[in-house]
Amino acid sequence: MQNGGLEQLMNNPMLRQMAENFGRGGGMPDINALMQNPQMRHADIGLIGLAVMGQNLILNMNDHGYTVAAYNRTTSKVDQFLENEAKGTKVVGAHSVEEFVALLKRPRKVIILVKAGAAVDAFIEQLLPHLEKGDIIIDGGNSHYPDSIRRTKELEERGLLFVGSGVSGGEEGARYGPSLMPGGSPAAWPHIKEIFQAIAAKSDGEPCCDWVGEGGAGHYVKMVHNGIEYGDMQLIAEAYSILKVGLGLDELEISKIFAEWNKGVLDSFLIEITRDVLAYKDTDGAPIVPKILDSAGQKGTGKWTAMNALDLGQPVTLIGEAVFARCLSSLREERLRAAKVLKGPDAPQFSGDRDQFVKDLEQALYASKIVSYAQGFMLMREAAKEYNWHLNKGSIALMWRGGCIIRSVFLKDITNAFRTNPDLENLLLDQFFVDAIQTAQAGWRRVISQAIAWGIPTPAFSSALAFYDGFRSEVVPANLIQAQRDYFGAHTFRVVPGKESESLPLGQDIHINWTGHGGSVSASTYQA
Ligand code: NBP
Repeated sequence: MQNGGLEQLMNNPMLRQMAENFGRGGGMPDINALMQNPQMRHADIGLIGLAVMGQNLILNMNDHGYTVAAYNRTTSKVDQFLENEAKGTKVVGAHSVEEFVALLKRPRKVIILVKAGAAVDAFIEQLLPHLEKGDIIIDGGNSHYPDSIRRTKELEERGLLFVGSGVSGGEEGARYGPSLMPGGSPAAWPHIKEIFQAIAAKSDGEPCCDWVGEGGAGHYVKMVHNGIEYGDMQLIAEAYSILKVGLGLDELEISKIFAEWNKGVLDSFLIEITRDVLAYKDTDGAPIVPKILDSAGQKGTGKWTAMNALDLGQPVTLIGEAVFARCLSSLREERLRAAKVLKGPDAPQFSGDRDQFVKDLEQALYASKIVSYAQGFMLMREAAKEYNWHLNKGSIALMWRGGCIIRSVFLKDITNAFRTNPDLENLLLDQFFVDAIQTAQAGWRRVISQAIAWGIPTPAFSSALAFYDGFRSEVVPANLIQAQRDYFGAHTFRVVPGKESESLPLGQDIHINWTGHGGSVSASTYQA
């Protein structure tokens, strides 16, 4: 125990009282002896990582009546935090991992909220010598789910419990109610449920936090959430582009359209902030958005989702297109050169019913969004099979209803769909969404046709519609692809039931000598 830590501990009136009760008469007590006293272990939970997320989550827990112990690699930040943001709260600080752990009630619950990656493993290593069987380590950072699978296994092998929890909502969410998506060791959930559900956002009185599943399920669901966030943002950006380039509206006019949309089926956090962002003016009075460089950044969670979709063979096309659209935006120099050479159609002229077109666009955005969420849930369904997780899909939609970036009224309909039918195979087959897409699709098609005619790129809108048309097709042209594959690579094909013949037997891998001069040996079959 360092002196600084002792002095800081003694600033806590309760601890000072306890120290005096220790009966050492006047002077400072022996802090190491003091730490052996079970009454010293009075913090309900500890948190490591005093950057923006950690500080705000601590204050949120404090507001809900929990005593939180705080620690940070750079220990001066502990003092700064206690002297400023946490002044007057029950938060206690520590200047070493040992001192930090000694402050915690058993079983100890430690949230690590630091930069994802090596820093998380470094803190787990530092904590291990001081923890006991049944103690719980919770990683609340944006960790990649394979790391959470590994950490759950490694810690369970040592008798500890691990939780990898998605935390969404940024600074504001952490402070006043995030969406929390915990997964990992199921035995940890009863110990953290009360505190997690207390601090989480609420939607219709229900906490936006429930147990997600085993191993890396929490961080997996957070990853898919982030992928869906990429998709939602791309769809909104495409709608903005159609309104601006196609209809020739300015940012303030478009902001008003988003304000209207926010009162209907699209009512959501992202539509709401788009309304406000578009209306925001620079000091010269002009809207600020056209002055922002059109190269979108990314931190990788959208890419992880798209890569995982490819790994699991799931057609999560909209998120993929959203990631690629950001990549294309970043090739700005190359785009500027291409723009000088490559021609499109003449500048758009709109002569139709503007109000009807705006209504069509709203429906196009809604229908594309339904497809995107259906794809996200298809991916989670497949991951649950792959990793043997028991995912509660209704709870996942509930967890996203409040506190997080993709929160929306629409998620209530998804929760209802999965609560009514927990075995629902695909969101698109729920009657509510069947009807919603049926209502939307004429306008959806008109908008995409018009955008193509105008030369306005709509990769997310278009891929959503292409997926919808593919998914509802009894027959897709993959028969021709199979024939080509067998022609050039002897990859074999199967016959359509009912169309078998003597030369095309049912249920067998068939190879045809298409040219008459190839062999009859087939290649080993590769299943995508
Ligand atoms: P940062 O991601 O900026 O991380 C800062 C914290 O990490 C500080 O406590 C810092 O300690 C610590 N740290 C670093 Br950096 N490298 C370390 C190392 N090698 N060893 C030990 N500690 C190290 O903080 P944040 O923005 O609050 O985010 C925390 C986590 O939550 C991240 O995983 C983030 O992706 C995730 N998240 C963030 C948001 C958001 O809106 N910001 C939203 C949702 C999730 P130091 O003070 O000593 O440098």
